[in-house]
Amino acid sequence: MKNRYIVIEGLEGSGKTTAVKTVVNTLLKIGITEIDFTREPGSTPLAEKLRHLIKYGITKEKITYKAELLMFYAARIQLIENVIKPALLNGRWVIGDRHDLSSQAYQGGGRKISSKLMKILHDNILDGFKPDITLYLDIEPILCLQRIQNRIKLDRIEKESLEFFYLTRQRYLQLAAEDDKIITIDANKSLPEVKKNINQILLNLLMSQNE
Ligand code: Z5A
Repeated sequence: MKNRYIVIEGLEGSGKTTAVKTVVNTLLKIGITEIDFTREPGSTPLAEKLRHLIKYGITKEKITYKAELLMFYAARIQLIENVIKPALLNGRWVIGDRHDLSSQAYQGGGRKISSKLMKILHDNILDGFKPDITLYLDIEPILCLQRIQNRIKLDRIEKESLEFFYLTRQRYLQLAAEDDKIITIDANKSLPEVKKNINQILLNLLMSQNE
């Protein structure tokens, strides 16, 4: 079976970490063992440094929305060129915790950055590179905030308002409806149900696309 780049997307607390494990178990069951993992922002030395800056900022300087967006793209292109493309060329499967859809939803939707700028960056930086499959875990923002409320330290984005997460979710749903490579999974359901759905959906997809 041809190796693929599979991305898990969704709001914070939607269960992406758990979904990554479910995807791995599904792949292992069908004999796929050559698997790499990525997270965005992150997964290269430079991208991890940017991750820290994005999440926690720096004292006494406000990070503008556009600067934040550019940091996400700087981290992403480092990851694509230095990690994801080489892994795919070597026949490995790559499972990503977030990718470009996060920028479209959080910065394009939540931060309301213009679709013109979003498109310029997307087209010119990614140059057509995209995941083979995206599993989008859709969840009510109020529920994901409940799931993460016990965390001791919230980062800059986690501290955003409920409205920000509604706008982000709205953009996720809109983009998922326009792209048949994005599969929406109801993440409001119980953990066993979500796992079962991911497993079934992924198996069906891989079998139907088997070359
Ligand atoms: N961001 C952006 O703005 N633009 C971009 O381009 C990119 C990212 C790439 C990265 O934060 C932040 O950057 C993120 C988006 C933004 N900020 N926000 N908000 P991160 O990497 O630190 O965190 P994250 O990726 O958003 O998510 P996470 O903390 O790793 O959460 P999760 O993986 O989605 O959830 P989880 O850890 O699997 O589950 C959370 C809890 O809920 C846990 O206790 C689970 O046991 C529980 N859970 C999970 N599923 C269920 C179900 N179905 N029922 C009940 N309980 C459940």
